[in-house]
Amino acid sequence: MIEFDEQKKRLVLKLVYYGPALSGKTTNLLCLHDLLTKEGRGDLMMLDTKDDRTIYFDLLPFFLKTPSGLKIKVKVYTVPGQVRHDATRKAVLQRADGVAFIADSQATEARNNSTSFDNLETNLSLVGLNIERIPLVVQYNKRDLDDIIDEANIRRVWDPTGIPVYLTSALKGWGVLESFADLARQTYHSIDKRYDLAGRHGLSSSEFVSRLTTRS
Ligand SMILES: Nc1nc2c(ncn2[C@@H]2O[C@H](COP(=O)(O)OP(=O)(O)O)[C@@H](O)[C@H]2O)c(=O)[nH]1
Ligand SMILES: [Mg+2]
Repeated sequence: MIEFDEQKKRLVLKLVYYGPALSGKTTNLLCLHDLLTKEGRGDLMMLDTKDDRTIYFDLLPFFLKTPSGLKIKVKVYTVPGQVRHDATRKAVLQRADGVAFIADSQATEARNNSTSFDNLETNLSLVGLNIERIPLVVQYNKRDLDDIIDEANIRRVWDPTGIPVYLTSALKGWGVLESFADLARQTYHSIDKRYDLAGRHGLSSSEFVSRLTTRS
């Protein structure tokens, strides 16, 4: 749910990278941080990570201004994936405007992926959001490894849902930007429908996406 303060001309958008423990959510944010131009991009805050495992969350913020003077802040969060941190995951999901689900492509992780996706659906509904309506992309990460789930299997499962799927390696930087751009585009469309940002504030969807995803 978007935070929009028309008087202060301020709008905050929240995107959440969700998924099982160690699927590469933090690495995705690191990759975005490294690939994207500094202009408009804030610093990556990694809170309380221990042994590669996020206990709270990470946050990468972006700052934009529309031609009308509206300030837009895009906050990109990760959640901790471990089962026992469900309360934190729920808190981070509150008022999310879009979600990237980061699955681990390793064949051994299939069950963890599906448990985590079910957990996403449950937690979204607990915070009053609907998985059928929220802007969403799925990333099968770690495509650089051997013993990964076949692309054909992935397509068979996900194509009927209409949710866009990206095959990525956050470690190598493959596909991460494309997935982020898709999520940003979908999210922009959903808020533009409500607030007419293009008409009233002069920021088109393609301009929004290109300002967020300009490479350094
Ligand atoms: N081979 C490979 N390793 C990855 C990839 N993405 C993340 N990792 C590794 O997987 C481990 C967990 O990554 P992290 O981003 O901390 O996972 P998170 O728990 O989802 O935040 C780390 O050792 C990463 O270097 C990837 O695309 N390929
Ligand atoms: Mg993490």
